[in-house]
Amino acid sequence: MPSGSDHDNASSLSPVDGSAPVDSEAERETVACAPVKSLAGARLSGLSGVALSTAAPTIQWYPGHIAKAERSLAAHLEKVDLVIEVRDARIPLATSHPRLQRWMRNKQHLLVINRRDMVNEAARLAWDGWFRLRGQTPWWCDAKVGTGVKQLQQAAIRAGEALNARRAGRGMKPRAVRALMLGFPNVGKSALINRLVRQKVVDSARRAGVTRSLRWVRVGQDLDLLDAPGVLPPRLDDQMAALRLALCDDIGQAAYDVEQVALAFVRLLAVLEPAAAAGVAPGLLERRYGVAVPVLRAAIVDATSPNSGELATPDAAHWLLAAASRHTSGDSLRMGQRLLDDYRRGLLGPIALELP
Ligand SMILES: Nc1nc2c(ncn2[C@@H]2O[C@H](COP(=O)(O)OP(=O)(O)OP(=O)(O)O)[C@@H](O)[C@H]2O)c(=O)[nH]1
Ligand SMILES: [Mg+2]
Repeated sequence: MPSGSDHDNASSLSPVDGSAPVDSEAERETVACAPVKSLAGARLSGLSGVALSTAAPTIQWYPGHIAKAERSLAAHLEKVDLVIEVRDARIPLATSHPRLQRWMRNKQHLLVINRRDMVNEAARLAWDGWFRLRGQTPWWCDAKVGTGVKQLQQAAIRAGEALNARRAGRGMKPRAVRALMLGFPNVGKSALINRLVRQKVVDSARRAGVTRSLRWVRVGQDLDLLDAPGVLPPRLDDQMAALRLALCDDIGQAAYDVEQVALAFVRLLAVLEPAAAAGVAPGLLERRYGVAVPVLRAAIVDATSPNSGELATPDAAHWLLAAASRHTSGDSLRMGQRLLDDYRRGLLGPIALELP
């Protein structure tokens, strides 16, 4: 496996940028944080801009193993030719890491949007056009069944051919391309590696933080892959993005109040429903759980603004209680957990939480 003897780029991957309250012992499960922006008034990118919530869960997650992994990534990054960045198709923006450019330096880059089965074709096409307009080619994969994986492998090998052409020009022997799988926790990095190797060589499971250390895996003669723990910013300043990460199980459950996140999800579904590409079937929650979502109506009286009228918002708290009394003996925490699990398992259908 790679020895680090012949690399051209020494990249820096410092885990702390000065502003982040990182735990120096890197041991605690979550990191206390400065006050963050409220969800109130947060807008769903590109959608109707409806206010989502006034009950703002504060979501922060930066476990010790990620801080440690980022430090050892710094050393490994020097041995890597290609960064395969993996994002979650349900939230391609929230799973974009702000430090990626800094880590990549002159390395080649492949953008994988994984979990393509978890959004509908309209959402996939909308995002595909959005990325291509910005000069990026997304590789759409479903690591669960292997869709798109062969094409990804070929793209990585093509990157290796370019690398070896440069090496030959310098009188060096050809070698396998070295690629790092980089992305947020639980986006499917390890599952992709298992698919590429066609056997289970690394652990992959349905929760954030499964991969704890870096590990090289050889794929045929042409490609060496480095599986890495999921990374994420030390501080989640954008709480709307943090909510989406929580909904997709891309951050650990210790980081948030499950009931609050479930309530925010009920409200978010109502915001998404009018956008067909999001994939929220009309009356979804009522049809699945047998409980309609009540609507709260409030008059807006503002003589100076054209926005006077009526504000209708879903009464998420009422819905959760009613659904709990029907399905979980009145236990709203368990009901909230069930709702989130059902979404994460795809039982609510393919639902995109972000649209361009
Ligand atoms: N439906 C679906 N499930 C997927 C897909 N890719 C991965 N999964 C599942 O998602 C879960 C998480 O996958 P992992 O490969 O462990 O994710 P990871 O990015 O390595 O996660 P960390 O190691 O925690 O950073 C597993 O249960 C996978 O089977 C996909 O494309 N579609
Ligand atoms: Mg993993």
